[in-house]
Amino acid sequence: MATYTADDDYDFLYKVVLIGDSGVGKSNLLSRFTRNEFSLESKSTIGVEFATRTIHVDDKIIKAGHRRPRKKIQSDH
Ligand SMILES: Nc1nc2c(ncn2[C@@H]2O[C@H](COP(=O)(O)OP(=O)(O)OP(=O)(O)O)[C@@H](O)[C@H]2O)c(=O)[nH]1
Ligand SMILES: [Mg+2]
Repeated sequence: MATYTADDDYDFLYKVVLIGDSGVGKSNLLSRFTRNEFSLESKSTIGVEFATRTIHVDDKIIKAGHRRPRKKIQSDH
């Protein structure tokens, strides 16, 4: 099986939104899942964080997470 997976090469795409009170561990849950990292001194997130991870289950490629939007909404001026 190929170890490299192109960004858009997947069988299933799950967009996951993680919400909850401040300081409950959302950012660390995300970093543990996507990078296997945990930080005791993580800063409070302002706004929204995006991350993705692609996993293989049986012969299927499953992408989970949410990619940062490519375009920002254009302002009129
Ligand atoms: N002991 C322990 N500490 C954790 C765990 N998960 C997160 N923390 C700690 O809790 C604090 C807050 O974690 P964050 O992941 O930044 O929490 P958050 O939900 O993203 O917070 P906001 O961004 O403010 O909404 C950090 O100091 C983490 O190190 C855990 O499973 N065990
Ligand atoms: Mg956070």
